[in-house]
Amino acid sequence: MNISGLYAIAGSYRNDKPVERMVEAAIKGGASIIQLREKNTSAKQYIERATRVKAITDRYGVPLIIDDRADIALASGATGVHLGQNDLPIEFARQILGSSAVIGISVQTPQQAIMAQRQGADYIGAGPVFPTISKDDAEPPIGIADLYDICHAVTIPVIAIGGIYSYNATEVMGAGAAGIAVISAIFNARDIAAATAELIQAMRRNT
Ligand code: TZP
Ligand code: MG
Repeated sequence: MNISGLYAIAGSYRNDKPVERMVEAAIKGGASIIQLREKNTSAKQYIERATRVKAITDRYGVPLIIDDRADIALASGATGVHLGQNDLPIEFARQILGSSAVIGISVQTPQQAIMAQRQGADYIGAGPVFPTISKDDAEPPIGIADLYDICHAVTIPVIAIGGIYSYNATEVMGAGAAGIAVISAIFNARDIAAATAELIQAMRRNT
């Protein structure tokens, strides 16, 4: 599967915006991958939301990635899972989800990226590139130079994440990223679809 473009990370952190509506708007704006990221949520709630979001992503033929939980990914029929460095190791997620699943992992260094590729990751999430307001336990920002090194250390796609907006998306793509993952830039906007389309324009300016 081609992992590139605008990777939109939706979740129920905005209770003024139902997650299904957020996802549909991002897809209408051109998002090519959706991640459902629920924190402090029971497994019961996570699977319920994943099932509802899967109905939307299926309608538009867009892949759905579940954050952190291979069990929720499997049960919901999602395309794959996104893992952190302290989550289930890739080999075990692969055992659960099988060879056709898409497995991504967050990295902060080229060494972690090389290791992830060796372990069979399908893509890498690299960041935070810039300071972010969306992750309480975020690592320090890696910056554009480290992003460049990560992108050029592996052959699997690198999706850049953290503090990315239309004003810095062009330089992020210039560092060699295959795509950009965002929360705030699109989901804090009043018009999610328009903000998504604007960000995609900014990404393409360089390529
Ligand atoms: N992982 C690293 S930064 C981040 C995650 C989940 C949050 C990205 O959100 P934003 O609002 O686009 O900076
Ligand atoms: Mg995680």
